[in-house]
Amino acid sequence: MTDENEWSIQAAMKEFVHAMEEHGLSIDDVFSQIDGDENGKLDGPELYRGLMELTGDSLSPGQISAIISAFDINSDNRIDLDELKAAIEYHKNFDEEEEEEEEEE
Ligand SMILES: [Ca+2]
Ligand SMILES: [Ca+2]
Repeated sequence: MTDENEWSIQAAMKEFVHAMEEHGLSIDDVFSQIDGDENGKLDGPELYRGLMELTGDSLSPGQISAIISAFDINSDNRIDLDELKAAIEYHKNFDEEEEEEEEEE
């Protein structure tokens, strides 16, 4: 279960990216899989279902809207492919920097 107090968008994204890599899916694959009505945008219910299927975590509506507002660049309250890519690239880079530091020591 997800502890709301411990939960962070960063941790959720980390899990999302990890699950994506584990399944061997590209961002485009995951996006079309989550975008149930194929309108090119992910709304709250789609994101909720997608995250649950991919990571097994059932997030609260508050957590879902926190994720959407964090990544929603054009403020339409939906996540499009570019916004998802930007979010995932940001978190991937964050991870790589951490790993590099560990290797140096
Ligand atoms: Ca959609
Ligand atoms: Ca948007």
